[in-house]
Amino acid sequence: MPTRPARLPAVLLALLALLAVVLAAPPAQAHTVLQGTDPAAGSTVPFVPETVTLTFNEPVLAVGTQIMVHTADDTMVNVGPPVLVGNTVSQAVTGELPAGQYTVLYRVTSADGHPVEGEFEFTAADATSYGVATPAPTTSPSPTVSPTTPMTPSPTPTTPPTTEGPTAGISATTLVGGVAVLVVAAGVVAWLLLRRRPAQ
Ligand SMILES: [Cu+2]
Repeated sequence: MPTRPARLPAVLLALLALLAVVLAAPPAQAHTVLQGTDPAAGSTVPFVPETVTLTFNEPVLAVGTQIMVHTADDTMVNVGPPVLVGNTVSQAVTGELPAGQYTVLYRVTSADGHPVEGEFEFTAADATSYGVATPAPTTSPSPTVSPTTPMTPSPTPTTPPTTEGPTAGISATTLVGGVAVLVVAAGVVAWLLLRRRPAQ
């Protein structure tokens, strides 16, 4: 009789132990974990650095890895593919980078093939820019003007058809005038013929 109540806790303990192993084992070897960023999440930097770097606990797979950097007004400033070196993934930025908050959205592929994604923000105290060339305006307009000028001759042949409308109206009046001239001419001929008869 006292053996039965003793058996149940033993079974329960075995089940709990098994459950603990099942629950504890997968998180121990789970997906890649983000360990740090540069600029650091929530930090304020003097200006946006040329690259944003994410450091993970292990190297990630290049396939499916994507990092997007957005300005406060949601302009995407990341350029080129992410660069994977060791446990880090770096993303270059370009263009006008105003002062303000930046949002970095990342999606990497764990060594186990599972995607890991997240986002963090940082703030730039001052504006900066990368890859923006300003002394080009004087040289660039001249090459752009020449391709547009040869294109203008083609639209000009299309302009004559528009004058066809008014010409059609003019030709109608000239036709009426021509008919009138013909009627007058016929009248003159008839008068001349009639005038000739008595003369014969
Ligand atoms: Cu995983």
